[in-house]
Amino acid sequence: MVKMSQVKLASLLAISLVLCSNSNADNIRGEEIAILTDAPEVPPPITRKHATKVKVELETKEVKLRLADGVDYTFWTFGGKVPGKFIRIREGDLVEFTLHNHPSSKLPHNIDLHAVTGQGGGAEGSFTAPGHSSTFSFKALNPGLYVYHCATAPVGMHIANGMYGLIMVEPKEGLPKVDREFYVLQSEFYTKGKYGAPGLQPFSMTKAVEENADYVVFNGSVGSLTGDNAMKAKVGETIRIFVGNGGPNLVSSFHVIGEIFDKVYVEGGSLINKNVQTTLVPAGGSAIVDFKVDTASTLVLVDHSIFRAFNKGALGMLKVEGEHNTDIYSGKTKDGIYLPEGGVIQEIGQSAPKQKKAVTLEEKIAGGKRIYQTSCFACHQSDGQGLNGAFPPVAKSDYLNKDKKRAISAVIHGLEGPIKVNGKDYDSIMPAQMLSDEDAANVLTYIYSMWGNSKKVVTPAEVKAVRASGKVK
Ligand code: HEC
Ligand SMILES: [Cu+2]
Repeated sequence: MVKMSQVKLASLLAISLVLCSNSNADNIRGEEIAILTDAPEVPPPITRKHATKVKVELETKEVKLRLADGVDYTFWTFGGKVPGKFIRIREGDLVEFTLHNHPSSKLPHNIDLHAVTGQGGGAEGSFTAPGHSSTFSFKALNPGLYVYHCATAPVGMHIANGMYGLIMVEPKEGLPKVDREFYVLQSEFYTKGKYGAPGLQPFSMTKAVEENADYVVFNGSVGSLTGDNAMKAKVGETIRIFVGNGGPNLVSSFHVIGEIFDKVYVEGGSLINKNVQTTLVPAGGSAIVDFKVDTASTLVLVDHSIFRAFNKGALGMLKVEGEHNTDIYSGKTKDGIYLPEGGVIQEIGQSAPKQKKAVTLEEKIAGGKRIYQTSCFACHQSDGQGLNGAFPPVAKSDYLNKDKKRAISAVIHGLEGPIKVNGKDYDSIMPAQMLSDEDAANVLTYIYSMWGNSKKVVTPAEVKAVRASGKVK
C-alpha cells in the first residue's frame, strides 16, 4: 500500500512539473498597479509577454457635473467622471480589484465586470457601503473589450445615473499597433425636464422605463467631443476607437461620417470584420474600430439613429489635420443652377450665365434670395427661423446683426463649434458654402434685408477681404 501511493505521488509530481514548464507564460509573475484613464484617453498598450498580478483600485463617487450647457445632473460615477475609468489588462492576468465607496455617497455600489467569469461578474464580492472598501480577485480568461457597470438594486437606476466604463483584456499576442487610441462610450440620460431644460435635472424613472431618452451622448455630456474637446489626429495616422455602450436601454448604430472602418472587432471580441460603415454596439456591449485617416477633414462620430445625433447630443468630432488629399476627396468642384432644359453647370467662382449682373440694391437682394432658396433654406428654413437645437435662426439673429465679418466668414469658410444665437446655444457644423464673392455678398445682403434684421449691405470686396484673411469668429 505504502509503496503504491509513493509511486503515484512521484508520477503526479512529474506530470505537474511538465505542466508547469509548458504553461510558463500563464504563470503569474510579478505585480503591478493598473494605469487608469478618463475618456477619451486610453492607458498605453500592454507590452508584457507574461501574465502578472494587476492591482486595480476604483472609487465610486456621486458628483454634480455638466450634462449640457446650462444643465447639470447628479451623476453616480466610477472614478468621478462619466464614463468610468478605462482599465487595461492582459489575458491571463490575475486582477486584484478594490472598490472604494466614497464616504459622501448616499448609496452602496458594486461592480459587475463583463470580463469576469464568476458570480455576478464581481457584483457580489464588491458590494460596498458608503465609506467602505471591498476587494476580490479574478483571472482574465477571455480577451476582448468589456463593459463594466454597477449592479446594485435598482440596477437600471445605477446604470442610468452614469455607472459604467470599459475594461480591455488584451489578447496574449497584443493588439496590432496603431498611432492613436481613443475611448468613446455612448449612453443615455432620462431627465425630468426635456432636452435642454436648464438647471439641475433629476432622474426620471418613468422615462427610463419607457425608454424615452432625453439625452443620448458620448462620454457623459453633450459636446464632450466637439469644438475644443474634439479628438485630434494627423493625416496618414492609424486610429483605434474603443467604443462602448453603457445604455441603459438603447442600442447604438455607431458611425463616423466621412470615414470607413478598415477593421471592426465585432462586439469587442476576436472576430474581425472589414470595410464597415456602421457597427451595432449593443447596450452593455462594445466594438473596437480601426481606420486610417487619409485626408484632412473633421470626422463626425454619430449614433446613426440620427435624431439622437442632431437632437439629443450623440455627436462627436475627430479633427484630422494635414494635407487635403484631393485624389481621395476633391471637395466641391462645380456648383450651379440646374436648368433641366439644356442649362449649363457653372464653375465655382463664375457668376450664373445668362443672368445679367445685379446693379441696384433691389437686384442684388433678388439675386441673394435665389441663392438663399437653393443654398441656405434647407437648414435655416424658409423664413430664416432655423430649426430648434440644430440650425440657428438667421431671422432677427443677434449673431448675424452684430458682426458682418463674422457672418461673411460663416458663409464662405463655414462655421463649427459652440456659438450663441439669441441666447440659445448651438454646437454644430455649417459647411463652407461654395459661392462667388458676389453671390456670397448678395445672399448676406438679402438676409440682412429680411425678417427684422439690421439692413446691412455686404459688398463683394468685403467678402474678398474675409476670404483672404481666413476664419473670423
Ligand atoms: C447644412 C446646413 C446649413 C446650410 C446649408 C447653411 N447653414 Fe448657416 N449654419 C448652419 C449651422 C449648423 C450653423 C451654426 C454652426 C455652429 O453651431 O457653430 C450655421 C450658422 C450660420 C450663421 C451664424 C449664426 C446665425 O444664425 O446668425 C449664419 C449667418 C449662417 N449660418 C448663414 C447661412 C447662409 C447665408 C447660408 C447659405 C448661403 C447657410 N448659412 C447655409 C447650418 C447651415
Ligand atoms: Cu451603484
